[in-house]
Amino acid sequence: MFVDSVEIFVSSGKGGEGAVSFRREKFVINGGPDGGDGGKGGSVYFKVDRNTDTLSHFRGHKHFKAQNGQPGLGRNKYGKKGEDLEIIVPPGTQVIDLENGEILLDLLQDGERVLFLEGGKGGLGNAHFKSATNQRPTYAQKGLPGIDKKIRLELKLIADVGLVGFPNVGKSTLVSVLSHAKPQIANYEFTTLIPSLGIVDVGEFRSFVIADIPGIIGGASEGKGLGLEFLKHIERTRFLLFVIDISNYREIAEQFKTLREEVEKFSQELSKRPFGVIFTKLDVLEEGEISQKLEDFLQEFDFKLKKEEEELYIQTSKEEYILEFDKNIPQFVLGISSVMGKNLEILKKYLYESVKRNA
Ligand SMILES: Nc1nc2c(ncn2[C@@H]2O[C@H](COP(=O)(O)OP(=O)(O)OP(=O)(O)O)[C@@H](O)[C@H]2O)c(=O)[nH]1
Ligand SMILES: [Mg+2]
Repeated sequence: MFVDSVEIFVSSGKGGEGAVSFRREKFVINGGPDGGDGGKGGSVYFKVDRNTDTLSHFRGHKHFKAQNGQPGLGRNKYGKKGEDLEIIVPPGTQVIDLENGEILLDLLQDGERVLFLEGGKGGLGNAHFKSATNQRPTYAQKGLPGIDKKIRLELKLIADVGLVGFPNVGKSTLVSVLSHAKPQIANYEFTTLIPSLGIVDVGEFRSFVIADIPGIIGGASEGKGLGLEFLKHIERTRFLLFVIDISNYREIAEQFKTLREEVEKFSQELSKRPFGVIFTKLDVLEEGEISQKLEDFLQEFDFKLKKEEEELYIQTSKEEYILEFDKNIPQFVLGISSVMGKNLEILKKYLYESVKRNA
């Protein structure tokens, strides 16, 4: 389990001040007080929306403030109420007080809307303070201040996509270009020793979580390399992405076959998870070479996929309106280059769709 968190500063609006005003009419000298009340400051609400699944839209934005109430006006006119602020978060978000670490809200239920900070009350205008002894009060109340709070939003993450590949094939590099994560990258095997997560944004409120794990080699199930222990970190992912390096000294077919076998030895259940395949480091090949490699791969494993674009093959649903996909063959096979930024948007799109489809 990994945690995504952001620290923000939230304030409800200040109440508007009451007005000091006196009636002014023709032929009326020294009219009575008619100062209206100030408007209430806007409140801050949290709203849970499952159409958002990321906190990333809070990044680069620190202060969230509801509107202040407007001051009261003459002729007993109220000041306008400050607009409320609604902060939209995904289900599973906790609101934590930064000062003492207390969990203030635990937002689970889709559609839930919770008052977090009440706006300041508006001040009373001088019209309220007329009395027998004071016919012309020059006093009005100030609005009450809003409430400020420093909080942390925390969202517990479970990986949606797990990367499975030999060492040094470009898994961490891919995570570094798809997400904000900064995993270690180097040109030797077993650079990554512990799994880590990256959040991949797909539009403002949409994202999925990708898990970078250490490389797997043949015999990993018997403890070769780093073994298979760490596969438990991707046991609950919805989708596996097999990462095949076309420039590796190991043959493409051998990489894929070995990886499938090792995953199966680790867990029958995990090996039945829907999956996709990418060929990395496409930039090292001459134009045209990649198509041949992709075709050979599909043929070797008898994967019947539809050629959608030059380096993209996809599984089409068996029936047009029933979105049923065969879990024994890849949902897509795609050539990419992290270094050149090639086909990364396509990859994001297909990963996102596959994750949603298998939710
Ligand atoms: N030419 C080229 N090289 C790449 C590309 N992606 C990664 N590399 C290089 O491949 C090497 C290994 O990259 P990593 O991302 O560390 O590979 P990894 O799969 O995470 O490796 P381990 O953590 O050891 O399992 C590095 O030297 C990268 O610069 C690519 O798209 N093109
Ligand atoms: Mg790595």
